[in-house]
Amino acid sequence: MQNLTALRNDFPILSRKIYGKPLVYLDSAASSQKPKQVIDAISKYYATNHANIHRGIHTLGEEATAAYEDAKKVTAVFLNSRSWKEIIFTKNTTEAFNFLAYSLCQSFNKGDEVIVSRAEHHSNFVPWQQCAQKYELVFKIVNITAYGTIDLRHLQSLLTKRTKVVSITHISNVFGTVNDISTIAKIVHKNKTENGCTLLCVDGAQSVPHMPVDVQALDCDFLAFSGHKMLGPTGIGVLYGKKELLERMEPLFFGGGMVGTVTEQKTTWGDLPLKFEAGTPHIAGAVGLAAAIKYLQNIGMKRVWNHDNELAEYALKKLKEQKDVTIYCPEYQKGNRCCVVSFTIKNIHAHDVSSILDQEGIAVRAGHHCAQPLHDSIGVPATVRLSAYVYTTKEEIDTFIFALDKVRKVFQ
Ligand code: C6P
Repeated sequence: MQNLTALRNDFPILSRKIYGKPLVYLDSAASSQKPKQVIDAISKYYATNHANIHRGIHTLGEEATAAYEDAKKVTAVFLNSRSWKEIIFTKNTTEAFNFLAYSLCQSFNKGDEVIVSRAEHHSNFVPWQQCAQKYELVFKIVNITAYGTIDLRHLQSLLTKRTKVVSITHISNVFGTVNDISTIAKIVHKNKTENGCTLLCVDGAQSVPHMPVDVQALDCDFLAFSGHKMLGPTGIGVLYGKKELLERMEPLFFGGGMVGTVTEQKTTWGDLPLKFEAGTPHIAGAVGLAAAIKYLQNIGMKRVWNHDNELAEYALKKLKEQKDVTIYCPEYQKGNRCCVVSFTIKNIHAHDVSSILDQEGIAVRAGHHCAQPLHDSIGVPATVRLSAYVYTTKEEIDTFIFALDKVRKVFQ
């Protein structure tokens, strides 16, 4: 990526030292770092515009409302959604999937089916599994291929006229591999049920921050992601849904802000998207998310994705040269991999690798990365994962590779 040095200067935390060594942050899939443009936008909002939204008829209330609604418009344009009314702000991806699972499954009949994949993060697995148990639905799991993507033939074979929902990830948070969502949408939507067709929900937590995502081109029915993985603050996430589907859905949370009228006998709901946002929302979070999106748009999502691909290729090449390293899912389609690479080193536990790397100033994640069914299927309880983002350099990957020798020395 051009001007990487200038871009890195936008991220105050990158000049930090850990144990006296320059920070090498390779844990962006867990949460990204924040540029000063995002930090400043949040602080300016609190210093000059804060009040509650959609309530007070005063200048600050109107300014805060405008900032919140503007954040929805910015998000809608970023996703190429048809309307900002299709954008619901949530706490994170996990909250979005809990909402979706409960809201959809409660309207299904006993024996209806829900499909997820074996590569899901727990936040797109457990809510469906739990709702399936609660509402007596059939919970099916689609296999993944050696390339770390959904097995389309298996998916096809699992679909029946009772399949109400397929919910899958766009990019795996363990392998960095990319599912072809528009092809999956065609397969899923071709499947007819008694009252329409099967719905497709997409976990965009690892894709929206890294690649251009166009919800109309993908033709997914719902898509969820988190602000904190894309340079934005924690506590703000997004659920996109097609307007006609959201209109038919009932709210799960009740209270202020989401109502039309309330009488002693009955309550009506407000318009989209407010009917799904009960209580005072994370206004500063929305402001921060909009600033993060503008920052990414300024770079250009195609450039963000190219940078990711280049780093993935580089990291995989370097790791493949290490004889005692097993990479999980080393094969991929060139130009189509996020820089998320999981591996183990022979005879050294993943947690030990991570804690020795930390002493070298290098942050990676170790464990099952909230994807236990996937780790069960590859036969290891824990892996080490390096994950990069817009500010990551090839030199940092070199530093990480070099530090692996130090890890080995400690355990020899
Ligand atoms: N994955 C990781 O280290 P939340 O926590 O709700 O913001 O995001 C959940 C989530 C959902 N789907 C995918 C594909 C994800 O990667 C994540 C978050 C982090 O891999 C933290 S567990």
